[in-house]
Amino acid sequence: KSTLSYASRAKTHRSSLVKKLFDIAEVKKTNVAVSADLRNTKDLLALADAIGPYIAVFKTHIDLVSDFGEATVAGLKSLSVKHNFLFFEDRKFVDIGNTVQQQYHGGALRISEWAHIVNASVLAGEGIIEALVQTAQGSDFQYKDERALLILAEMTTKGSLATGAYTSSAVEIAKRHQGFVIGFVATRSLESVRTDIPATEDEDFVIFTAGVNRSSKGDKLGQQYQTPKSAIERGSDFIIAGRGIYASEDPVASVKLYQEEGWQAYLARIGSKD
Ligand code: UP6
Repeated sequence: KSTLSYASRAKTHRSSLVKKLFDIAEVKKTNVAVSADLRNTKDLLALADAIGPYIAVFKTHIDLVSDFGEATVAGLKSLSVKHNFLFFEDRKFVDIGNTVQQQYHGGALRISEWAHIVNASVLAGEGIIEALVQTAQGSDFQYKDERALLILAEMTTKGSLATGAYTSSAVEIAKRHQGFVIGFVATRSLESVRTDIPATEDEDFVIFTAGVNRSSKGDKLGQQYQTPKSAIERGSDFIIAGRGIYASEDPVASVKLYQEEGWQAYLARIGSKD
C-alpha cells in the first residue's frame, strides 16, 4: 500500500486521468466514491448535486436508470464540472473482446462518452483488456488520455471465486497494460500478490474498494462490508459506499462522515497530522 500522498503520486503517475483523480482527492480532501445505484435520472442528478462537493468519484450502474437518455448524460456531465468529480461506470465488462468493444463504445448507453473510468473482469482472459485498450487508443477515439480501466481483481461477496489464481492473473494482466489500466477494484492493496512480472519503477496501481459501510456488516444477499478506516488501512485509495450513503436518512450528513473517516485514515497512512 502506498504511504505517499495523493499529491506526490499525482506528480509521477503516467496516467493523466489518475493525475486528475488524485488532484481532485487532494483539493476536495476526499477519497469517497459514492455508488449511486439509483433508478431514475431525477434521483441520480439530485444525489450528484447534493453530495457532489464531498466526493471524488460518482460510480454508476447506468443500466439501472429506467429513463436513461440525453438528459441523463447532459445532467451528469454538467454536475461533474460544477462539483469537480469523475464518473466510474461499474459495468464489470466480462464478455469476449468483440462484444465488450461494442458495449463500451456506442450502443444504448454510450459509456465511453461520459464514463472516465470503467472496469472489467479478467474471467475471459487477457483479450478483454486488449480489446478495451484497442478501442480507447484507437485513432477515432475522442477521449484519449481522459479514460481509464480498473480490473475487477476481487469481489466482496461471500464465497467469491475471484481469489487466488484469478486475482494473481488480474495483477499480471494489469502490469502488462499499465497506462489505460490504472488499478483494481479490490478489498485491499494487491502488492503482496506474487507474480512473475517485476514491478516497473513507476508502477502505482490505484485501489478502489467496494463493500464499505460505517454501520452494517453486510446484507441478506451475501454482501460483506468493511469500514472506511479498515479499507484505507488495508491499502484502498478510494472507498466505494452505496447504501451507506444514498439510502441513509440524510445522504449529505452521511457522505460527510465517510469523507471524514476516509480522509483521517488516509492521513494516518501517509503519516501526516492534519
Ligand atoms: N460492488 C460490490 N462488490 C464488489 C464489486 N462491486 O459491492 O466486489 C459494487 C456493487 C454496488 C456497490 O455493484 O454498486 O459496489 C456496493 O453497494 P453497497 O455499498 O450499497 O453495498
